[in-house]
Amino acid sequence: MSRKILVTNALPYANGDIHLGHLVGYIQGDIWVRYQRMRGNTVHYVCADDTHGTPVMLRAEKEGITPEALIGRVHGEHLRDFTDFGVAFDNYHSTHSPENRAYAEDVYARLQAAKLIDTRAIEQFYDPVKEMFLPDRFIKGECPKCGAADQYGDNCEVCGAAYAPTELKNPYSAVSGAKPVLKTSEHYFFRLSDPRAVAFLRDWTRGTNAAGTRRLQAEAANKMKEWLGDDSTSDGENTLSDWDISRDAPYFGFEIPGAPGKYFYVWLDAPIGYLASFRNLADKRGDIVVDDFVDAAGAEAAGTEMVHFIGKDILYFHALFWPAMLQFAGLRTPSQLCVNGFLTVDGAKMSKSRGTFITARSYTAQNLNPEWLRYYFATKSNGTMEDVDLNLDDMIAKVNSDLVGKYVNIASRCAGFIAKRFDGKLGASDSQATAAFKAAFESGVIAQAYEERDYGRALREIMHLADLANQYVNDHKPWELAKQEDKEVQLHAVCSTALTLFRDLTLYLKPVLPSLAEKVEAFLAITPLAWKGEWQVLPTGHAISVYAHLMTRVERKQIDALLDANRESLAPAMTEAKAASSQQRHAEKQQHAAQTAETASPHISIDDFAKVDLRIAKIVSAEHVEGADKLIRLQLDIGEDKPRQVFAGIKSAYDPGALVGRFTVMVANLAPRKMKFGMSEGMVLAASDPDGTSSGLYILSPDAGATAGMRVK
Ligand code: B3M
Ligand code: ZN
Repeated sequence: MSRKILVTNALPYANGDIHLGHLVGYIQGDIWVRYQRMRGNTVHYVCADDTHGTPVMLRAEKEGITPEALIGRVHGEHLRDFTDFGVAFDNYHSTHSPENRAYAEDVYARLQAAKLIDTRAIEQFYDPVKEMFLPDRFIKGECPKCGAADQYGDNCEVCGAAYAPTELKNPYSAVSGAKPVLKTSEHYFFRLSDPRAVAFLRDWTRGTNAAGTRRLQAEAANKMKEWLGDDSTSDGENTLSDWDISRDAPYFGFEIPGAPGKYFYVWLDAPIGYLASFRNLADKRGDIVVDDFVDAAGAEAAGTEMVHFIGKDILYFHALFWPAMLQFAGLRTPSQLCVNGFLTVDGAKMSKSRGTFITARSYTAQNLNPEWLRYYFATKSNGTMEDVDLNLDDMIAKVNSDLVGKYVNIASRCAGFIAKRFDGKLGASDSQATAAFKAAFESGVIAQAYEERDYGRALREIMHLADLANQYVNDHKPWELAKQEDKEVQLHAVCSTALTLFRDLTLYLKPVLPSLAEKVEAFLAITPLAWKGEWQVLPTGHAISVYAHLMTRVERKQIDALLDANRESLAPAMTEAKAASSQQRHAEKQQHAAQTAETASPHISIDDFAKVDLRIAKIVSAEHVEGADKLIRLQLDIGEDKPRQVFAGIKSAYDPGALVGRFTVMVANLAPRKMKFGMSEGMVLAASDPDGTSSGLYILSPDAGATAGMRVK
């Protein structure tokens, strides 16, 4: 019986680029969808941009455009990136759409009717300059626990403490730099503390769906237990808090019906966007019955499924708020959540300074094959919430040895003989040689691994078969048979058999490598491969097309170029929030004078420190700058082709002539800065008294032996 499945991926937020971290989950989702379709199941695969909320509003304002213009542009970029990586949604919609407004209003009205919406006044930080309430992420200050400066309103990145924004010391608005004030306003709440909600969620998170599959992976279900407690937990403990679903104007979003100036919180309408995208698809297509997938009774009667692929950072929203919203609005609940872990690169968090914060766009712009990444991610996916590590050397090795060395090699060694010696027509396959393949197909092990999203296991099985196929070719050596006149029959059989095995491997690889598989289908002159019915051989007499090159090897230098393209020096790497906070930090420094700057210096990680490229520099020239009373123009040799020009504010302490020939220390990766007198391409370090009481200024000198360009670390 064929399945009918609505599959979604998390909706990316509309203010940033798609990067390889995002792609882990999208590629996992796309592989699953392609697999299901090859099995003959009906799948509707939808996604959308998540567009509402304060970050989009402020970003648009900063760019001087409307939020609509911003989300329109980003929508195009996101869709382009997904398409480039073969992530083929049937519909890529937007949460800022009429369908989403209608669904959001409908869900809200039904929750109201179920007496699950409450209002109450809450006190929150308000930016009196910008005249808006501040989300936690837009409030910064000193950590109440460790005193670290510039920490966000929800948790401290230095000591890890979690707290309310009102607990921050010396709080400031990251938007305007102003000191926030507490202000009361009325908010709308979804009453998750209602015993009906808790009982439903305990049951839902632990249960299985109609097909008998767990709705949540074991690790996810365990997390839920921590949050929800179990039936033995006495009431009062582990009950959920009500969920604040409204935000005050100004806000980019949907106004709540009957509540002027109040908007749905972005996380209320974001998952509803799944349904909106699906509705929009159905309207375009005309042959989909929406209620079969969306309505609780309709879905049960039609036996449809709804499966969400998400990252582990948004599990809370998808395993608690979302199913509860659906349930109490009379809509169908998710059949399954497929939760993936985060991406690390070479064992570490993605980093802009190391160039491992790799955007999808930069990858394709460097002409790297997206299917290399799809393959590698698939080998590392096992259906759990574990993090996935992109080990770059391992990726190169796997792609080159598995795909080029093993898989493509089978066809490239046999196709030519069929074309030249047999008029492009195949002979009979050797049933003894194909027996292991037929048995593997019939056992269903590879199919089951795909179904369970254990793509790593599937690919290990597939590569085992590829080894057998190569062994077969090596044992029979068509290139030698070709030299012997009386071996025509054997040559024909060996090459035909190898191509049948190659066809079989292509079938299994197709969910992961759809465009490569398409090229193979053209080369083998076969209809699109489907994973159904009996195991198949390529029939005797079947004519194939000309073999065209299928896949090139990855070279390390291509990967290095990719890292270079993504490597940012410190200053341009600032994200919007950081940029906002650094502007404000400037203002704040003046307010709090030296005491904040010098006393509360937070810890940084070794990675943070490694971002600063310190070099030994030889001062090759030093001169006064016409019209500047503090600056000296230095030319610094740090072992590069030509010296760097740096303007240093040390005129009060040094005579230029005395500096020439000295060695000192410079920051070599500071973004170049255009000054009135020319470009400054770095910074020289100098010691000075913290409270500025003494006017002394002392540049650094290395011990004898240090030479220009040496790294200081
Ligand atoms: N947009 C993820 C995020 O911005 C969020 C996912 C929504 S899925 C409904 O972090
Ligand atoms: Zn702290």
